[in-house]
Amino acid sequence: MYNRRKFLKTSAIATTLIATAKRGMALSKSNQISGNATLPVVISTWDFGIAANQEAWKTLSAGGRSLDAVEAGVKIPEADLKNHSVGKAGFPDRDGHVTLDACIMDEQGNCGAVAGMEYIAHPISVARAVMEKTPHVLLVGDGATQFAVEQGFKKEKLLTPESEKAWKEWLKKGEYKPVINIENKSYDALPGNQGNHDTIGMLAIDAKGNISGACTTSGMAWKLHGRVGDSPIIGAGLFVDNEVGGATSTGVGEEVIRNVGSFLVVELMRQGYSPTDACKEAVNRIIKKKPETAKNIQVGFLAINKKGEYGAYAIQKGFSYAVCTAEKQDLLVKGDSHY
Ligand code: SD4
Repeated sequence: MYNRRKFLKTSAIATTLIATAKRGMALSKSNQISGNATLPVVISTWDFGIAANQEAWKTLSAGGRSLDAVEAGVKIPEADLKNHSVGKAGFPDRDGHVTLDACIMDEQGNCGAVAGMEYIAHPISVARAVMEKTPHVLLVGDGATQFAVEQGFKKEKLLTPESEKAWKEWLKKGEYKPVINIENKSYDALPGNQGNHDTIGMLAIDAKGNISGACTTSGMAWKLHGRVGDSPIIGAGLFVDNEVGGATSTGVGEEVIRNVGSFLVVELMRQGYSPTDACKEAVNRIIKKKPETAKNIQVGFLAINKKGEYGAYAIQKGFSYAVCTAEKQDLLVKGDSHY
């Protein structure tokens, strides 16, 4: 009996030591801090994140809730008709339908999402309504549109003449090929106007230290009708854990879903990885599984931890993100990358 008890005690100590050693290993890798902000803070993907952050900042600087901030922030690119991959004026699928994906998550782990939703210009607000007014997390297609209309959202045509023109141009060849970093190319500069992916993912911590996130997109342009990417999938395109931090993604959603990317980033931060290192590890898993595919696609992760430290990492060069704090409202940072 004595021996058994002694054995159990010894093995418990050994397990603790191994766990501590593993944690120490993780911690020793996590020294790369890209940015460290005083609270409140808001960060978001790509250059258009600057204007979105500025809107979110109005709520945060007034002591408001991070959930309200992220919703208000991402509505800016959703409403921007020059932006062809978020909200109204998003490029359609190959059949000419503009179908929108979005999700939102708050500090209590509540979340809501819509996918493949047509005719409603602000999917992020419908996602919030799903979260707050239904027992569900995700509504898709016609059901999402129907719910939105019942909630008082206006039904409107989302395909603008410019997007329709680009789609008709694309139909001439009908070639489906993601364009790397399309988010940072102007519409006119696109080869055959083939802008076909772009997402805003936003993470905010309010003055009380509470974290929320939002992610919204029209997905890959010229996608198959019915295709849903990572952006409305909780854990893939966005994940928030108020004890740890939040993460969001941009790029080819299929690879993010396959690796449950944003959840992975948050879990790595829980183990002690810095935001940048957690994003890097998530990207490395994608590359390791499909090195050839990874050469020709973009996937980027953006993350923030509870302390307000933030960072990003992408497969390809050219991934930028915007940061807004009391010190600076329009900071644009170049994310690190594998290539
Ligand atoms: C998707 N992840 O639908 C989105 C597109 C995107 O930058 O992020 N583009 O797969």
